[in-house]
Amino acid sequence: MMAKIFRAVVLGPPGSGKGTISARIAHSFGLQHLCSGDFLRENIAANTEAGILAKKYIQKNLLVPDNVMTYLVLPKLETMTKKSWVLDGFPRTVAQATALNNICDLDVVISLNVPFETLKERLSDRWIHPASGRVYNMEFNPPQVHGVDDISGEPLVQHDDDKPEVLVARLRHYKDIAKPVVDLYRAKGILHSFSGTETDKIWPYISSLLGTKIPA
Ligand code: G5P
Repeated sequence: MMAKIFRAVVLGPPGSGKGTISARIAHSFGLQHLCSGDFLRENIAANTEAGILAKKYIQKNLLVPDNVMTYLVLPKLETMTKKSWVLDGFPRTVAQATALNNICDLDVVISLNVPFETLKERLSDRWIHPASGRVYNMEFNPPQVHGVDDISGEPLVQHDDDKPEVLVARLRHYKDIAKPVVDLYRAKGILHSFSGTETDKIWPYISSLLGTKIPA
């Protein structure tokens, strides 16, 4: 008998721990971890047309347009019809959620609620390598050498947009765009929300939920 395919999405604002939680889900339950940010970074590194376009938005801390995102993400998912996966960072808008819904059914959507103040602290500690889009956090995942990208050895920079006053506006903007996506999955009955200030404290609850949903 073929094992059931399991598909999960992790939603949350920038800095909420989507990547960290998704990596743990993938590791603990044997799912493939797919990250929209990684798809973008791969395309930026390869200088594809989509990558060149996306880079302009990411450098300004803006969302990449829906048509670029669906063009990058959906074909990947379509090659994975026989695999179980956890998708991190997509969908971020209702248009993306609708496009995803047209190609597959999700089993679980996890929404991370992390207080504003915590996100502000984490993001203001964030440094990036502009050429690749690699992101570091000086407290939680610092680079091996202070201020320097692990892979290229090039200097890291901090965005003006990660300054506290701009951050507040960015996080509000995220909330406005994400709310209808969260509402949509709540209406479908597959939304599970988790709140907290530390990933390590949220994780056991997510792990026990998935333990009841993912067949051994
Ligand atoms: P990404 O790569 O999806 P963001 O900005 O949404 O990037 P980010 O910063 O990667 O999200 P995350 O995945 O929610 O955050 O969280 P994470 O990486 O696990 O943790 C964030 C930081 O906090 C890390 O440094 C981590 O080590 C630290 N951390 C985690 N837990 C804790 C904790 O408990 N305590 C502490 N102290 N630290 C912790 O997307 C990049 C860009 O691509 C575009 C957008 O422009 C986006 O900004 N993009 C899209 N645009 C449109 N539509 C889409 N679907 C898009 N997807 C990506």
